[in-house]
Amino acid sequence: MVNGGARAVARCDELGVAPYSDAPDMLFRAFLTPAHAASLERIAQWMGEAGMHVELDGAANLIGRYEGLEADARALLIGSHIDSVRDAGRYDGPLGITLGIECVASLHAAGRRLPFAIEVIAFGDEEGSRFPASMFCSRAIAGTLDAGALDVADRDGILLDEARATFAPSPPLGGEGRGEGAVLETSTRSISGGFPLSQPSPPKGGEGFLAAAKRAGSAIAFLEAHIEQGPLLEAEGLALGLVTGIAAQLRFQVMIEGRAGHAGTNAMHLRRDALAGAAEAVLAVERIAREGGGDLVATVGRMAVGPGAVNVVPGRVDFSIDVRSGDEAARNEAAEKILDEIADLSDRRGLDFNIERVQDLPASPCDPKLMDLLGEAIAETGHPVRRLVSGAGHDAMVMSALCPTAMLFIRCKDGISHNPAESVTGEDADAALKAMRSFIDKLGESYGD
Ligand code: HGY
Ligand code: MN
Ligand code: MN
Repeated sequence: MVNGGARAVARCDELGVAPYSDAPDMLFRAFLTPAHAASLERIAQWMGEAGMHVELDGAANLIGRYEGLEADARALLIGSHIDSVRDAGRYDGPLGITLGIECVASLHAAGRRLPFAIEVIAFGDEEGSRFPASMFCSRAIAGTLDAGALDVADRDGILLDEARATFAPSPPLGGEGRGEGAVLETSTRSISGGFPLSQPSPPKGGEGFLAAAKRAGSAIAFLEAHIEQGPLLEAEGLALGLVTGIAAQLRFQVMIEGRAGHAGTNAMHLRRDALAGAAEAVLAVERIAREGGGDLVATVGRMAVGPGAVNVVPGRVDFSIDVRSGDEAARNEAAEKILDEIADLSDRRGLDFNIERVQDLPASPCDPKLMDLLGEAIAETGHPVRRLVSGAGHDAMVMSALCPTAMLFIRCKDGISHNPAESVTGEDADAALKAMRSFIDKLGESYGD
């Protein structure tokens, strides 16, 4: 009997190395890249082997569907993201996809059908590591993307539109009982399978994203299994956690501009040093978050210094700010203070600045009824039910606009994530699989109540 949890972890390991990374010396899988395409091809195979019908939607989400007892039944959605941060761990995202596939594989092996369909989704962009803003793919499915949000380009100036229009992975033939020459449906057209997936006229990026929105009512629930990315479960000796909600997130892009100058001849009192100003801003971000207390966190994670020469006083600095809290008012208050401080220090230092709010993700509570079902399912696996808030963002916070959501956390070693040292055991993954399978059965029993 295959240990589904161990196989789910092993498949994340397989996806953790070339050709599933866009960088040779680390795991980095961005949105609409060759590594993304290669990963979808591999995942589509696994979905096909588990008896699913595979399609690529207009937002490049890979969706494997396992039909219910009736055709076109409403679906339980299970999934997570396939993209990663730079120098990532192997499990943040992919584990929620491979565990979803294991849930369906066990039903398929038993020849079981449920009163609802199951769709396993590999969202292509959750981290926002290529384009400004994040969660493009779950927002596309949830129907919460507005067209303007798609007018973005990556750091090489490649528009999201272009990147989507030229992205054509060729997931191999997937789906139950499909012989040679079967077709691989995409949400825009049926195309004969095989490499490369030739899309005579690929959906124009923007239209594809907007067309990916699922019909209201078509999804009964969204379930996401994810590593905790924090130390709590391990500290309490627990394998599983029941997520009660996801913290609110704000993301800003800040530009501070001074005057580049000669490092040798620019007197200190005459300088308008953009990096010294940005450094003061970074310390203000840290201090304000610390003073805010509770679960408030704020981070400057990315910074670019221009012109970036040893002997030039920096004239321009661009950096990100990420502010989060389970308490939206506390998050907003901290953000306000940070922006005010940037304005004050810029004024004092004779700097210009521009602050763009790139993303505002409200706090997202999980559905109480689903939490109760998932709590019972966890208890039935013999594990204590530990409720906790997620400080990390997840696609579930976006999917709650489409349907009720539930999240299952899995212990990860030392709580490390967004780091190649990220680690999870096959045993804990198997406990999660058992809880997910029990949750699905409970959903089936109560379906239509
Ligand atoms: O930023 C986050 O919390 C998630 O990893 N995207
Ligand atoms: Mn994640
Ligand atoms: Mn992440």
